[in-house]
Amino acid sequence: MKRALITGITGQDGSYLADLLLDKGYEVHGIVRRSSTFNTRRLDHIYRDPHDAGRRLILHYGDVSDASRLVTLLARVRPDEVYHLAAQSHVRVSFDEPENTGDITGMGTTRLLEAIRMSAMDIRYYQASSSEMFGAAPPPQNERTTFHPRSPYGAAKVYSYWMTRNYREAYGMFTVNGILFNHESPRRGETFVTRKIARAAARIKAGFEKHVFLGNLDAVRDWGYAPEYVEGMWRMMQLDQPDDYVLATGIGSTVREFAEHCFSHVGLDWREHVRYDDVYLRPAEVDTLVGDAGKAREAFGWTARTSVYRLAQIMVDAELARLGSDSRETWSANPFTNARTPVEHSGRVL
Ligand code: NDP
Ligand code: GDR
Repeated sequence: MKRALITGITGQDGSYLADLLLDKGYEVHGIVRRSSTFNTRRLDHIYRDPHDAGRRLILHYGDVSDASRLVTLLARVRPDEVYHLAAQSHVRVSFDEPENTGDITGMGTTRLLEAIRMSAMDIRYYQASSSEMFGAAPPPQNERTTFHPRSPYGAAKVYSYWMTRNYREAYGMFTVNGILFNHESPRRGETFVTRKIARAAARIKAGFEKHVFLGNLDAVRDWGYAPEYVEGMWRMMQLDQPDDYVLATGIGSTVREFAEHCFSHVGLDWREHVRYDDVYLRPAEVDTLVGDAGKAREAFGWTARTSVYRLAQIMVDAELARLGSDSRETWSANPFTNARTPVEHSGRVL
C-alpha cells in the first residue's frame, strides 16, 4: 500500500486529494495545525475513529513553521509521496501579513524539502505552485512565462518554486511544481471571491441578505473545478521524470461575469445585489490570468472538463443545499455571513 503525507490536508485541495488517494488505495497521513476550534470540517466525511484498526486516514499535529516536527513526522510516516499544500494562501491577507506569508508559504517549503533530503528516503515531492507567480506577465501564461509576482504571496510562491527546482537539480530528488490556476468548489474558503459570491447569491435568494460587497470586478481569472486539479497533481507525481506543469482551463472570465452566472442561476440580477467596497482591493492587482495547460495535456492527458458557468451552478447549488440543512441561527452567528461586519472593516477578514 502506498503512503502519502499531505500538508494542508484541512484545506480545499487537501481534502479533495485525501478523497482521491483513499479511493486509489493509499494510506493517507495529514498534518493538522493545532487550533482552539475544530479545523477538520472538510475531512468529516472520511474521518474514522483512531481505534478503528482498518482506517487509512491518519492525522498528525504539526506546523510547517516547525522544522523538527517535519523531521519526526517523516521518520514516523515514511511516505512514498509528499504533497505540500500548506500555505497562507490568501493573496489580500498576504499584504497585511507579508512576513508570516514569507515564513509559511515560502520558508515552509524549504523546511520540508530539507527534512526530506536529510531523511535520505526515496520520497516524491509535490509543490503547490500558483498562477499568482505570473502576476503582471501577459496571458496566456505557461511553463515558459517569466514570473512577475504582484503580492507577498506570489513572491513567496516564486521562492518555493525555485527551491523545489533546486532540490531536483542539486540533489536529484523527485520534486514537481504543479502551477495551478484558480480552482474552486463548494469546499473553497468563504473569503475567496467565487465562494463568497455563490454563497451570497444563495443567501440573497433565500431572503437572508440583500447585498454582497465586492472589490475589483474587472479582474480576469481562469477558474476550474478543484477535484479535477487534484487528479492532475496525482498524475504528475506518477510520471517517470519530475517536471513542472501548468493546470488551467484556458478560459478567462471577469469577477463580474462570475457574479452574473451565480445570480442568474437563482433568477436574480447581480446588478441589484452587488455593491462596491474598496476594502477588498489589493495594493497591487493581478489583472489577467489565463493559463495554457498544453504541456500537461501532452505529458499525461490532463484537461479541465468543467466550464466556469457549470462551476458557478455547482457552487450555488451547494450553498442552497447548505441553507436547507443549517438553521438560520447557525448562519447568523457566522462572521462571514454579513459582508460588512466590524471585523471586515478592520481589514482582517477578506
Ligand atoms: P486553503 O487555504 O484552503 O488551505 C490551506 C491549508 O494550509 C489549510 O489546510 C491550512 O490549515 C494549512 N496551513 C496554513 N498554515 C499552515 C501552517 N503554518 N502549518 C501547517 N498547515 C498550514 O488552500 P487551497 O486548498 O485552496 O490551496 C492549497 C495550496 O495550493 C496552497 O498552497 C495554495 O496556495 C495553493 N494554490 C491554490 C490554488 C487555488 O486556486 N485553490 C491555485 C494555486 C495554488 P487550516 O485549515 O488550519 O487553516
Ligand atoms: P486569488 O483569489 O487572489 O486569485 O487567489 P480571490 O478569490 O481571493 O480573488 C480573485 C479576484 O477577485 C477579486 N475580488 C475579490 N477577491 C476577494 N477575495 N474578495 C472580494 O470581495 C473580491 N472582490 C473582487 C480579487 O481582487 C482578485 O482579482 C487564489 C488563491 O487560492 C491563491 O492561493 C491561489 O494561488 C490563486 O487563487 C491562484
